[in-house]
Amino acid sequence: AEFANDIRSSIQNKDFLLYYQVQVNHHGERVGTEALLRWMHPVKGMVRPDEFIPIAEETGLIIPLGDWVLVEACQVLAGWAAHTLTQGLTLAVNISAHQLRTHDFVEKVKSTISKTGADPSKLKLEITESMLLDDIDDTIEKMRALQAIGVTFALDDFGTGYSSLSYLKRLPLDQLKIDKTFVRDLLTDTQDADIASTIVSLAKSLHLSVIAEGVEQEDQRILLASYGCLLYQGYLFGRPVSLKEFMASLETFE
Ligand code: G
Ligand code: G
Ligand code: G
Ligand code: MN
Ligand code: NA
Repeated sequence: AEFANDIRSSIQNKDFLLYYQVQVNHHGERVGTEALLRWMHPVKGMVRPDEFIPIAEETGLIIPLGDWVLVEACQVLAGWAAHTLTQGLTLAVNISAHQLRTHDFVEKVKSTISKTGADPSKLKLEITESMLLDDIDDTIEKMRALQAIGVTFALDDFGTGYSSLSYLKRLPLDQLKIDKTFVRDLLTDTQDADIASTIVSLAKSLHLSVIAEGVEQEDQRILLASYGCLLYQGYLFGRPVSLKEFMASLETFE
């Protein structure tokens, strides 16, 4: 409960910030970023999302927090359109199940886009497989409404949940994200390698793009590329960093 109160006051005091992690294509060109939430706790210092997102979800604080993330991300995205180095980059935002379930989710995203002037076709919303079990028809309806204005959707942590292939076919998705747990031991665990390869084939069958997360080694990237996965995110290309560091990294990135 104390932690929940901390979250509440930190939302007001703006102690949250977004980090940005680059996403690249097989030419090594930057194609996008994922916004990752960080909490600068007044006493504990930097707290990672794994520690507070579950509490924010239990307490409903994920709604105001998620609202803040969306506004912040869209403001940044709007600003990026003016810079040569960031023009064209997509920005992926993680959406929690509770947010997606709110009745005004679509309206909120739309009004945030119009208020900030962000290009909706550059905004990607990451939803997780586990959310789909809830109310698939409601999810599809909301996704369609946002897709109609150009917003895209990625299915995060793919392979760790229980998506039925028929659901997957019905969802207006743009991208599957191969979960980092399959990428980690890709080079030594043939089962993980087979799963990664299967996800790439599945994405191809469904006409979806596919991105691997957690890519740390060049040999992982090469193996993924041999399967046909041509988009990557991971420490090999860049860690999640503050906006300032991210902008600075663009200047030096070849
Ligand atoms: O960046 P890091 O690896 O610590 O993120 C841990 C987890 O927190 C990831 O699963 C990610 O999806 C989740 N996460 C990061 N930022 C956000 C956010 O803004 N909203 C939600 N709901 N989850 C987030
Ligand atoms: O084929 P293309 O012109 O898209 O490739 C340009 C460069 O991108 C290549 O010289 C290579 O370094 C890299 N690349 C493209 N496709 C692959 C691939 O499938 N595997 C690997 N390892 N690198 C690739
Ligand atoms: O939303 P999602 O759970 O996919 O968030 C991505 C998470 O993966 C973030 O917590 C981020 O810090 C983490 N991450 C990003 N790149 C790497 C990587 O190369 N290796 C590992 N182990 N984690 C990574
Ligand atoms: Mn994610
Ligand atoms: Na993930």
